[in-house]
Amino acid sequence: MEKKKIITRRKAIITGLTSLGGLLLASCSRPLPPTYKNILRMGDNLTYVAHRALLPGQALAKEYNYSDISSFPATGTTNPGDSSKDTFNETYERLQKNNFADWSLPIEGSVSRPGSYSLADLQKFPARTHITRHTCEEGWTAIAQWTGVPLSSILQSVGILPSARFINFYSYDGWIDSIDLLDAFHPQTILAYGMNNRDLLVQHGAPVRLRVETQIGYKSMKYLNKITVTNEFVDPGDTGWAWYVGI
Ligand SMILES: Nc1nc2c(c(=O)[nH]1)N[C@H]1C(S)=C(S)[C@@H](COP(=O)(O)O)O[C@H]1N2
Ligand SMILES: [Mo]
Repeated sequence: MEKKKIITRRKAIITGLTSLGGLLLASCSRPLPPTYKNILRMGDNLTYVAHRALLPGQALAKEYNYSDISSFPATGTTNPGDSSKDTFNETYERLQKNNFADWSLPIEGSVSRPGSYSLADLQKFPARTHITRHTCEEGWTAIAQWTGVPLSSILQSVGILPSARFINFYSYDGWIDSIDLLDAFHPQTILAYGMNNRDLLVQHGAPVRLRVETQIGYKSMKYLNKITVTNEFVDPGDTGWAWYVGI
């Protein structure tokens, strides 16, 4: 009896959410998230469509002052060069030993000028610095200053083709994730090589990590090793985490 009630309530909530989603969908011409067929990621539909409908595409995440910078825990993988961990990556270990002098980031796929960018190459582009709040799905937040090259500059440099719809990121610890072009061209989306006026530390994703200030913390991938531009969504597989988590 009790169980039935709960199920009915859950059903009502889901029906409510679904119709709200439908309403938003009807009132909006933007595409659905690429995960829309995946039942476990149904939450994406609502947040994605609501965000895309209600927020101006380039609305900036709040920026803070230098005095707001807080301590910043390192979570998830904290060193892919650590051979005692199952995230160990031999290539990363080698690059790290040489202080990332040999690191470079290939950018391939639906682009007219594929290339690989060393740290020095990335640092030749005009840099962007901002102080923002990072929100982790585990329930903590922290404020830091990030410096890097806007992803938009790199995408312009490689010349993305008209068919491009997603930017996919690959990491030395095996993570794969992607964002759509609205977030990719957002002015605060950067390939960050600096944190709090220092080189990015290994624990925070050295030498270069993504910063996507419009979404939750796990979208800001550390230890970048490749970027691809595609017209089809590269599914990171069943991570148990939503693909779109706008904040
Ligand atoms: N490659 C990679 N990127 C990652 C992670 C990770 O484990 N590996 N963790 C994510 C999560 S859950 C968070 S909260 C932030 C943590 O960044 P930090 O270690 O600099 O605090 O990185 C995100 N990016
Ligand atoms: Mo996180």
